Amino acid sequence: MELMEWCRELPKIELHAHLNGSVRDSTLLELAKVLGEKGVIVFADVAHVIMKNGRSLPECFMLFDLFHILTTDHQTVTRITKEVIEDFAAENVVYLELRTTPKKNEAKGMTKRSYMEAVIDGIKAVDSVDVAFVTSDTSKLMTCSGSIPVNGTGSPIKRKKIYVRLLLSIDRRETTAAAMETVNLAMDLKDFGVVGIDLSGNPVIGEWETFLPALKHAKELGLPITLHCAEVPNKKEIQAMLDIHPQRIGHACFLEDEEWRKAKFLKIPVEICLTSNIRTERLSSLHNHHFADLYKAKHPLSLCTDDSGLFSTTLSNEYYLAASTFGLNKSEIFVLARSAIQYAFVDDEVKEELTKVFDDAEKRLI
Ligand code: 6MZ
Repeated sequence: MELMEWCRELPKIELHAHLNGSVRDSTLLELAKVLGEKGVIVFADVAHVIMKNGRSLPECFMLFDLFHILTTDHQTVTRITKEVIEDFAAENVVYLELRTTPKKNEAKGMTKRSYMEAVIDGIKAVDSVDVAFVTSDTSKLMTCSGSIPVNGTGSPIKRKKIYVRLLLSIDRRETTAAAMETVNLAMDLKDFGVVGIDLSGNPVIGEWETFLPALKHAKELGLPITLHCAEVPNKKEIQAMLDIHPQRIGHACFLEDEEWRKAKFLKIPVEICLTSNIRTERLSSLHNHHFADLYKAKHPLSLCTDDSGLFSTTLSNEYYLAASTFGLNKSEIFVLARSAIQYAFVDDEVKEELTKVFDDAEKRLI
């Protein structure tokens, strides 16, 4: 089997995917058209921006503000959540930890809680694949599935299954009070599949001291934390981030030797986003990416998409890139994909189920 096709077949664990960065271009264009017709935006200008290839990091954050104008009403949030899950499942992602920033929007009658309810409705609305999700009704795993399709001979076709969990993101633009509200909401929604907290947003905005109380609060409540760390050089903040011992960090592009020593000593798993780092010009070439050093050092790693819509990538493609750039063979790639189970913020029962999925796949793929 050709390598790209094999990477698609491979079961995969996605630990770093932003909801609004994972929306299909076709959906964004459709939404932009409607808002264009209503005179809220100028469609031609927006379409040009959506279709542009290659964006600097500051341009990405301008684009997110535009995405949020397009996507932020309850119905659309539900729709994009459903589509994003279907797209990941189509790539054989078997566990998706989807992160999103709960948004307040008075004009739309939206609170952070109602935004999250719309996301949860989107998870429940998926019908083309089976979704293993948690609801408070049962306090255990619930599988949402639509009608069972049959093949030409009338036998049921084996449907894809994806486990979905949520991380609530604190945006670096937010105040301490708003960040606290997100952490408390995450706690309230634990029975609806929320498994942790993320800190993200434009890395040149906001002060560490603003988010620290909310992150400490999350730790006290036992909520795992992942931090966007070192997307830009900022020694003081990077050190402070490592000092709170986050359960994972994302990107980690600008750690210096001293900080790497610490991250390695603490064995903090790193969410690696190859395409994102290249497209946002964090690194000149993939060959200089810290993946190579971390992989050699057997440091805990997981390959992730970050914003699959924005960067026109898929998790299969990220595995293909790692294999082809760093010379990993199929067995090594398989071990790398399976190892990500350990770093998911999910209970051991689900981890065991996922391990079985990989055991089955190993017989077919290796
Ligand atoms: C930092 C990022 C990001 O939350 O509205 N986000 N933050 N670095 C990145 N690397 C490129 N990519 C996405 O999804 C979009 C939001 O996720 C964060 C930003 O805060 C962005 O507004 P949600 O679903």
